Amino acid sequence: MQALPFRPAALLAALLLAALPGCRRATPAAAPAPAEKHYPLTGEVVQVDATRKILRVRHEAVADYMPAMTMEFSVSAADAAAAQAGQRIRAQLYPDDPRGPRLEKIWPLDPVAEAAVAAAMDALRQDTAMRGRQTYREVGESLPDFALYDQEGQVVSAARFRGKQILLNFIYTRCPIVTMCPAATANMMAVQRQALAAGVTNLQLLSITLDPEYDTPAVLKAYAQARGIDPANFAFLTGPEREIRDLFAQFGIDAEFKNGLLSHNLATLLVDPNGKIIWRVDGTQWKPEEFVSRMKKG
Ligand SMILES: [Cu+2]
Repeated sequence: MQALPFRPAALLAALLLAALPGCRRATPAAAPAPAEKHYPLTGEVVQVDATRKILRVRHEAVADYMPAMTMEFSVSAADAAAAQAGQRIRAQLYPDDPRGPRLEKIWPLDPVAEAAVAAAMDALRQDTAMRGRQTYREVGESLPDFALYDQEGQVVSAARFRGKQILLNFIYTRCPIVTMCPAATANMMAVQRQALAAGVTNLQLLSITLDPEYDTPAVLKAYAQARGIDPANFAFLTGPEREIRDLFAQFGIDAEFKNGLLSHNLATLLVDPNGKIIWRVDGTQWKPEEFVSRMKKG
């Protein structure tokens, strides 16, 4: 992960929040591990053993390490649960694990999907550069175009949601501060329920990760499932870090890793069916009704 620009205000905000009484103390989410040898690997999943958390993968040659072959790798519970035979993947191979070779950071490997994401990323990069000092999108402006992967590994573009009302926020799955991301996700779930009860028929909820390095589609899927989230209209999105960072700029998000802890602010936005941002609240101190009351019903 590249170093993010140092943002004292955001760090201070996170530290203050972490120090609030009643909050769990922030603990390092990603203490820098001693460098373990790893190699990029691509291949096809041929068999999944979710119970043993083992994937059998027919992989291509791993440069400087081994020729193409079919072999077993241990993976996380999230990766084992999400994996499907026949799926092409890219991953990091850690060969020196005493429990046997291990795969991490598993992403779908699909040239068509990657081209779509790359094209959207380039367009967003250009747009971000062109906006210059006006990068930040105010209420009244339109949603930027983007294409990211959802928790199923499918490419989702913003344009797909034209005609829908979108509630969008940013979270990351390892967030240890209960008043931040976990509270934000609980609030999003409450909106999902209340909007349905209020007769809102065309709502799409989107949570974009602040931590694409760790939050792969499978990690996001496990996060959603652990919370019993109904995926019918609530997607979790991830993708290349460069694209996510441009979205930070466009949505006024400050996020930076410092000593393994991600300090960040939070924003929640409501987008109307024409793609216009119509309401925004910073932080997690908002009531679901605040957004549901602004949605078109029926
Ligand atoms: Cu957080």
